[in-house]
Amino acid sequence: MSQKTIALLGNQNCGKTTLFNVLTGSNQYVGNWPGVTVDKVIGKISSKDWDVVDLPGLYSLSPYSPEEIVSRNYLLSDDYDVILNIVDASHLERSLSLTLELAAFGKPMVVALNMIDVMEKTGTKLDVDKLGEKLGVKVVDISASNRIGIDKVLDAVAEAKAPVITNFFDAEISEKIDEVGKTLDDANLSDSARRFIATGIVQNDEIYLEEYKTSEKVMIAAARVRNDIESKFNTDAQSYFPQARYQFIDSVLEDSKITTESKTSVIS
Ligand code: GDP
Ligand code: MG
Ligand code: K
Repeated sequence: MSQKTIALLGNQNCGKTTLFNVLTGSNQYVGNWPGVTVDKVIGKISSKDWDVVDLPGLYSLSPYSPEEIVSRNYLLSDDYDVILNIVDASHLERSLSLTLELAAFGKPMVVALNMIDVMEKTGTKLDVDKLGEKLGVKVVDISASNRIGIDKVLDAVAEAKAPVITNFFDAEISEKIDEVGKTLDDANLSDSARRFIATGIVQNDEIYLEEYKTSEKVMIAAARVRNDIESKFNTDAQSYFPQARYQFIDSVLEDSKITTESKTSVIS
């Protein structure tokens, strides 16, 4: 049993705080993130010697609100051992887009597919193991508010592995993004943080352009990737990355959905 810090990440209203409370009970401490008025809530799972950080909701890693920036900065800090990504099973497509962005960090990760009770009411059925296999990340189905699947989450976190698939983009483009990442000056950045920031700069994401005061070297390398994307895919960089993610998600969901027809055909 080893000390771990678990980062709870997901969209707003996916059930992070509900799961956090179930996991940590009254063992919680509220602090402060530096420079912003956003609460830093950390809880302990005493029986495991694990710290859990309940992070503000995040829709994408191109954050706009101070809350989202706190979560994004925490991810870049690398001060955690496991990403526990809570996904709202009733808004799967949108939620999984963040999952793919998180997987790109290459850290041990578990996806907790929450609100499984809501999904079941809509008649959707998923093969959770298959979904995990296709995503390259362990997926467990839970209902935080009904306290269902909590032990599965703990077991999965104990055995969490780095995602098998961390890159959903064209191989040639990815290589060039890594080259942009290598031109970033900050020596403290991990490889995945470099890749991540470079992807933001290539997309002309203002927050990355501002925060990582970019040298001419970086800008030239980024412009080259932008041109490559436009000529290869006939679309701009801002559209290419989300499109590639949604394409991957659609194929993953297609493969993981259990339809009534296929169930019948298995039986007969
Ligand atoms: P957060 O914004 O991610 O921290 O989400 P919350 O934990 O505040 O949960 C948002 C809402 O979803 C609350 O009303 C919860 O009670 C509800 N909720 C959480 N988990 C479940 C679940 O498994 N099933 C259902 N039906 N509701 C849930
Ligand atoms: Mg919350
Ligand atoms: K503060």
